[in-house]
Amino acid sequence: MAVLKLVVCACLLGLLHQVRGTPFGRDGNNDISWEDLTAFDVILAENEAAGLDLFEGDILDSADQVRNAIQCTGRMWPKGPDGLVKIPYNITEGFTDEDVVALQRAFHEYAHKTCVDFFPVTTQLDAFVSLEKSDSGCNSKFGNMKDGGQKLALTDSCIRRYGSVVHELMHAVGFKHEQARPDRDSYVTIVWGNIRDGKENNFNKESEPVVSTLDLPYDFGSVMHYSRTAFTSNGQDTIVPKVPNVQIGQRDQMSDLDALKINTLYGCGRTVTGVPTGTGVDMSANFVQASRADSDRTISCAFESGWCGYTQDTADDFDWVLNELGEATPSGNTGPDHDHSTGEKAHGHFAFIEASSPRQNGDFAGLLSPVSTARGPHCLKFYYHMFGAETGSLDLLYIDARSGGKNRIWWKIGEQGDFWLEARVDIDAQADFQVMFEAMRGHGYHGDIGIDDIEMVAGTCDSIHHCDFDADFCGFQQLATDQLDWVRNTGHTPSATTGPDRDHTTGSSGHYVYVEASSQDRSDLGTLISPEIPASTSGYCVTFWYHMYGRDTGFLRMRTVDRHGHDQLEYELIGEQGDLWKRADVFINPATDFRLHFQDYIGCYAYSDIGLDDIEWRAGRCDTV
Ligand SMILES: *[C@@H]1O[C@H](CO)[C@@H](O)[C@H](O)[C@H]1NC(C)=O
Ligand SMILES: [Ca+2]
Ligand SMILES: [Ca+2]
Ligand SMILES: [Zn+2]
Repeated sequence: MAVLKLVVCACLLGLLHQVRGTPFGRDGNNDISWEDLTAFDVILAENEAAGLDLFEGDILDSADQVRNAIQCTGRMWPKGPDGLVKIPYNITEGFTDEDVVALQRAFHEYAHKTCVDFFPVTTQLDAFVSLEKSDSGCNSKFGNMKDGGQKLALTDSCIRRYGSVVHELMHAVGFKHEQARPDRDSYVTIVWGNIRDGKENNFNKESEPVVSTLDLPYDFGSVMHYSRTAFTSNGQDTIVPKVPNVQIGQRDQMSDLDALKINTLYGCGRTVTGVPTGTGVDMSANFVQASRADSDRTISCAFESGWCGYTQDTADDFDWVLNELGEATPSGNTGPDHDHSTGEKAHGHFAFIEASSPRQNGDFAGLLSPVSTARGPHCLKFYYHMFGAETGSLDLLYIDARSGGKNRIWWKIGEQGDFWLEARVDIDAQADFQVMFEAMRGHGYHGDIGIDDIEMVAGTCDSIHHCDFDADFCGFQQLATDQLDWVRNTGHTPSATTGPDRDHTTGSSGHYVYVEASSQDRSDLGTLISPEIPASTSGYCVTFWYHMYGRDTGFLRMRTVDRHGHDQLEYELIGEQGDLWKRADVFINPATDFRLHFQDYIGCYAYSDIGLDDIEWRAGRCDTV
């Protein structure tokens, strides 16, 4: 007969709907029965019957939005204190009792084989899976969309082909289809000539540099694998395994490798490979990283956890204070309104003088550092904020610890503008010493003065290379051969709910760099290259501030690359890190002259702007004193 072996889109569908509930019989050469249909066969048939044209057949995002990552860390679900990955669900109306049993069985399978804990919602949450009984299609969103109840639709047939339920849930957990892996061409042949016109994009594969395979073997038996005839135009196979006689696709359950994939992605019982130690996914978005400069015995202090051993001078008129979290200094039109370290109001602390009554013109407040035993050339850096029409002055005094003799080594008088400014002062100590920040109140209450991020490092100030991007790229260049460019920006990025909203250096009108994630067409990498840096026998400390906020945030990587192409990954951070600037200190020790490559790999969606600012490098370890 003229009927093709199997035309999934048409005849399979007809059969599926005609003979629901009973295995359908043989049809000439057609030896595929209901029993043989894989999870994906049923899903695709249902979606095509419903006239749905979804990304890769069943994902409720446009191709543009999903991007090419199997796992978008920004779309991961949070772990509970018990170490289990918590995915709340709601079974909405329309499911029969029998359906609910099938759903429960799927949840049970996840609980049994993986660390994913599906549990029923009891209150309205920011993120949960809303299970909907559908008569038009089986589909799911990809990962945690954080958009209230995210739809996961299932028809009668998909529920009956139990693997389809497991499949759609696994999209929600954060996985795409197995044959989209970057290495799939080593395992399967895509027969492009058998794919229906216009459906070829369903066979795109992921591209590097995604940690997409999780270092696990290719899994022909994955419940996430397309079937042999997916999107066929003529009944012939569209996917042919390179291994003879292997079954592809799955009907009944998640495979062992599927379970391992989930546990690996979420770091349950196995660590994600390819991520250097100590730089893994930080899922605690609200975590404020206390600057590593904070320590009780040094001059360096970011005021994130108190005074770091700084004390009030006893011979002065009033005291320095720490800001209340989330508050500007109490008076308007004066003082900093946010922390310098984090760039945010709601995170971080700085020290300031409050100029309001009862303070008088000419009152002094001194803040005394711990005693430093450092010797030789050092650079003392700090940020100060002097905003207000009646601002007095800020002096930095060097005090000989033994004699008490004082030297004024730096000072500023009067208003400097509503932003944080950096000061650098060379100190060449021959004996123990302290420094004192001495602020004088001006002739009115518009005179709050703030200080933050005090840091003292070995070497002269000139030996520290710094780029704040405020005036230009300071010799940093774009890699020409990748898809995206870093741009300088001031204020917030164009997209809401992602990216920095201000420069890190000044907290105000300066510039930072970032890669705009919106409207990129599957292109994914932007590399910013430093000027060449000579090799140093003592290595280098590289410090930079990053801002990784947005639910789909991808990777930030720093590599060292030399002229011979020797390329070393030095630092990697994955996923959302909170709506604040954070600091990274990375010690590197390349043997030859090198350049730093900062790479932004965009996440799976537009909400993934990554900002970078205040890149600094200096010879030596990342110690502060
Ligand atoms: C869960 O579904 C029920 C039934 O459709 C609905 O009434 C309820 O509001 C849903 N709960 C949430 C948190 O959305
Ligand atoms: Ca601070
Ligand atoms: Ca800047
Ligand atoms: Zn799917």
